[in-house]
Amino acid sequence: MSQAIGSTALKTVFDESDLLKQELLEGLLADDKYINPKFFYDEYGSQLFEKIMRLPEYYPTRTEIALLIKYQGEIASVIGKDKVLIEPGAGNCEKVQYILPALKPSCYIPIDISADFLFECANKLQTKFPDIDIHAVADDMKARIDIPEAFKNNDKVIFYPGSTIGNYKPDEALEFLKHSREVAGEDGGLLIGVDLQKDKTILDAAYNDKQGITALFNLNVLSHVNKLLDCDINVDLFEHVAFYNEKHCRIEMHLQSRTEHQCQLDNTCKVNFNEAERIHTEYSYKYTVESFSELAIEANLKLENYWIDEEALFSVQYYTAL
Ligand code: AVJ
Repeated sequence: MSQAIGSTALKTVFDESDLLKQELLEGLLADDKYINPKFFYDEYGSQLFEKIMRLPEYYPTRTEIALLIKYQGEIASVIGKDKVLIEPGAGNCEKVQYILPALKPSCYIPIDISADFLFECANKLQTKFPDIDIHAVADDMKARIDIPEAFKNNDKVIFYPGSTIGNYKPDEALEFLKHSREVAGEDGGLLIGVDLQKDKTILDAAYNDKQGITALFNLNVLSHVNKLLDCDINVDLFEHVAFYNEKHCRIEMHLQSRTEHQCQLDNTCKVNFNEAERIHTEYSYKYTVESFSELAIEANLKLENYWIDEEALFSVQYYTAL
């Protein structure tokens, strides 16, 4: 049976919400305004992201899934047997299902902050894969992971699909890689999905879809902020802006104010928006296999193997300790 281990979800609900408010206020009162992309994912935001993943212009999800399915045999033989597979931010545990049949790890540990949803998904997965011990952990990614006693001596492999790494600035991505290297240890590994640099028109289209779902997703962050801060930012006064910044190899998403206006954030803070002023909401960094593996070397990780699709849109890369 799948079970909760090391859950701190309940404990953190109260102190966390103050921290989140603080973080939002800091971003909105900064000279260059920003909202962390983690705030996209309230219930409606998560639904919109599900839609984004099925958009014709949004190639990453379907390309990565196709890679995992096509190369699961090769991936499994490079990684090896009897591993403990750990997935930070596992969400609905969908992608792992494409590699479990071939990889057959001894144990799978999905980690996510949405406790109820995670346990529900982990339970379903356990029924589908009765031979793999599934231990869901409700926590954030940086938490120390308690490996069940029975698997303490197995090698650990971290699974980080979805190009979630793209949300991090290079120095933050390096921190994540170092943390992964630490968790994986000398004999472990990291299987990671990394979106690739490509023609700007393909990238711009992927974040400016015709149906306007990405725009809704971006704007919805303001509705989420309104709920969290109990304030009244007028969403209609902002528009979605997304473009590929070739110099920094990243998609940038912003919310641009249509007019000059003010908002009351809480009892004490008011914020002013100039016409065309932007709130930065997301970076999505794009790498080459070379540029990402060079970053990984700084975290003492060496590229063992990688898989890319025929159009070179997306990569799945496997790293082991250097
Ligand atoms: C979830 C961070 C991988 O960067 O492509 C999709 C989020 N933002 N469309 C990405 C996103 C706008 C996505 N990641």
